[in-house]
Amino acid sequence: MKLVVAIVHTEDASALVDTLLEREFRATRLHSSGGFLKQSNATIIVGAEDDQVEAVLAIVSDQCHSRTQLVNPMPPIMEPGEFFLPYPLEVEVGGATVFVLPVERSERI
Ligand code: 2BA
Repeated sequence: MKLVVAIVHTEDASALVDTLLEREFRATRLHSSGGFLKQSNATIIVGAEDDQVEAVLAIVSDQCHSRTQLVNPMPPIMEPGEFFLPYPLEVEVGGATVFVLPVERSERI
């Protein structure tokens, strides 16, 4: 068994979970936020049999889309009389960042 951990955009999370459940996978949505942008994202975890992992990844790939987001860079420490014009920086986020981890044991108690 594997644990698929997918960090996705909040706007894609509901459709992703719905599609996983329609396809009879079990999924949990965790609220998370990115270390770099400090914006909310969603972490979806799915316990799946080894031969089902590719199907889970295909659903993630179908449902999650990349987006560009603007970040305002931190202003540098300024000397008196210096002038800083902040240009927003464009970063591409997602579709999804996915980790597949081995599961040593899984129980529903
Ligand atoms: P954030 O950390 O908020 O990163 C959002 C996007 O900012 C990233 O998109 C990437 O395009 C950019 N970015 C991140 N760190 C950067 C840096 N040091 N310099 C320049 N640009 C940077 P994604 O790579 O698609 O990542 C989306 C979210 O997935 C991340 O949100 C984070 O929550 C998670 N993530 C990505 N890689 C991860 C990893 N190796 N471990 C744990 N979480 C990860």
